[in-house]
Amino acid sequence: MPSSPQQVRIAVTRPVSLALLRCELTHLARTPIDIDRAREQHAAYEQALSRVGCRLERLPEAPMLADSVFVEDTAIVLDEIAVVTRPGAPSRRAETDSVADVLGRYRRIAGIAAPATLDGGDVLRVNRTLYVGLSGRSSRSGIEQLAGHVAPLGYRVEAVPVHGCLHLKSAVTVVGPETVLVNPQFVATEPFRGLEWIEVDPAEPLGANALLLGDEVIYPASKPRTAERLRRRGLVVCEVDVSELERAEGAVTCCSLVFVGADAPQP
Ligand code: CIR
Repeated sequence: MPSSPQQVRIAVTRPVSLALLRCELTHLARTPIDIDRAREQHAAYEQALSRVGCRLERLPEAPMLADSVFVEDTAIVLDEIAVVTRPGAPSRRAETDSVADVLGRYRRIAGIAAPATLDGGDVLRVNRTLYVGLSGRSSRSGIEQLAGHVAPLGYRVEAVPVHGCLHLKSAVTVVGPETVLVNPQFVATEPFRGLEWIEVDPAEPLGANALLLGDEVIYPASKPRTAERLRRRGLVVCEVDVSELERAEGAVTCCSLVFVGADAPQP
């Protein structure tokens, strides 16, 4: 009898595009990006993912798509389904087809239809709740379409207004089973009552974006004060230098789509 393939943690990534110099910027002023350095930092980020046990699924480079390294925004991957988004920035909409092709080997695919928009950076899963940022990138109708796909699967969807930052996950991310890292200046904390929270250091307002993988928190080296706060709460922090990606308004969750899937998926 054939044995079923082993389940592993998979991280979909895509290399830094040369076009990153023309990335979208909303809250940051444009500063020169050193592409070679960005590529080295991205490689070190991928190594950190591998070290914590992820098998990498690297998409080919998309030289014309400036922000394509930020794969998180193109899909929401749950155990039961992958919802491919319709990114809020028109320049990013061509990123989704190639992501859908890869995810289709692991999950049933659903989509978001125009004119609605949704960015994966706005979707924060805590157990069976999806908190979704009502941001400059994700529209109320996008959130409603997402709810239409996932409510029948037992997920609750809650819209959360964000202000002063790009995405919900610029303002709040999960760093433990019941713990979030928050910047309360960017998001109402009300929806997260009931969870434990850690606030970013006031000197590091963009420090709320952390990537929890297993027992480790992958975290930007540019935010040492908040990293210290995480350590003081007993968390294991793996710092990665993503300074060039930060110039493009990215951080650590945005460069991967992490999910559990079969080690030998359908071709
Ligand atoms: C953008 O504005 O779309 C990109 N320059 C940055 C996207 C970062 N995405 C994320 O944090 N999920």
